[in-house]
Amino acid sequence: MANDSTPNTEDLLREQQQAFEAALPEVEDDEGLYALQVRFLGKKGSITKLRKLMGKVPPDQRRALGQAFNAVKQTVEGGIEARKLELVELARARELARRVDLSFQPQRRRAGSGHPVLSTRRQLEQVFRRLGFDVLDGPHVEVEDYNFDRLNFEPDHPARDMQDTFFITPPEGVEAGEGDSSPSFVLRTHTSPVQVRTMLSHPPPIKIVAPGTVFRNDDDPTHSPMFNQIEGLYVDRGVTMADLKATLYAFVGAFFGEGLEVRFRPSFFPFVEPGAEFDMQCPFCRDEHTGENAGCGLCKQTGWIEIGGSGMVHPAVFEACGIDSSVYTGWAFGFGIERMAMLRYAVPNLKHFFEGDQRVLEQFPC
Ligand code: FA5
Repeated sequence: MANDSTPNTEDLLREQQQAFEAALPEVEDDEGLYALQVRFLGKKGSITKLRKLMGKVPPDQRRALGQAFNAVKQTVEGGIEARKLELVELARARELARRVDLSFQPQRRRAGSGHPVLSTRRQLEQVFRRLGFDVLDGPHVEVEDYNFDRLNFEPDHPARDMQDTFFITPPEGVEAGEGDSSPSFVLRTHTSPVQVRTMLSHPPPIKIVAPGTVFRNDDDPTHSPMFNQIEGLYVDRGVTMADLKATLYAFVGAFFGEGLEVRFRPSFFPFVEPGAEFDMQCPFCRDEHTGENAGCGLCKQTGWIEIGGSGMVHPAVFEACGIDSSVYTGWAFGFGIERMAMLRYAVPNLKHFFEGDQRVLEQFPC
């Protein structure tokens, strides 16, 4: 029985070794190697099972059989280690053989950009901040009182006409103007009501700019029903028109470039006295050396570009806002932001800003 079992066990061992050697090259990763180790040398592995037959072998043959087991075990373990190193080498060789196409052009990502009007607004804010102004905001839906009455507009001023102004039906639960049956809310027609709000809530000195969107029943190539303005207000003791001119001169220099002339043209706004349109020298046709203007399409051959209105705050406005006009004086201005964006980016038509055509907007990476 001993003679029968000894060669059988060795044969079986040899079979297992051959099976291992056949399976080893097929293994492609660490997991596979671990599974192979378990299959042959694990607790229930085929070689481990054969080892348990040792007890049935005559004592004089056990030593030889034990050596045979150890040899097979070392073969299996050594094979697994060697294959492990081989796999690392194969992975490295694969990585090195990977070709990178350096001529490959990835698709350009379309990054968005700031809208030229918004970016003009931000730049304006920045310039006025540097000149010592605070930046304030105001609501788009405004009480008629702040938009017109306290700014000294007569009750029958044409701006109050439905043809010029968008009136808003008051929301439920909100009272219309006291003793007034007409609607008392409007989409603000200018940023000047922020003057009223500021003077009602802050004692002088006041030095603010208020950029924002305004609405008018206007629609032609140079007028849009929705546009943006920037309001300026400076109130203190002894403020004069000279401060206004100096400030606007500094502003034009900082925003459009040094050396441009500014001028006032008398004009009427109910909330300022005296009132003036504010013009700047056209930067497009100005000769750098002589400072003279040749005239161009943008300035309509005049050499001047109108930016907006300005003037000394009317005493009636001060009184309506609780400020003593015998103590304080002040000035205000209101400019169209689109007008300035048109100048800054040399855009001939205001409508280009609002049509949302990417081909146009992409030309002004802001
Ligand atoms: C006003 O709105 C006054 N509130 C400005 C002001 C403030 C004067 C403080 C005095 C003191 P005006 O209506 O002129 O003024 O408008 C000012 C600027 O807004 C214009 O010069 C123009 O640049 C711009 N603007 C006016 N209407 C439109 C419109 N429909 N579309 C685009 N821009 C406009």
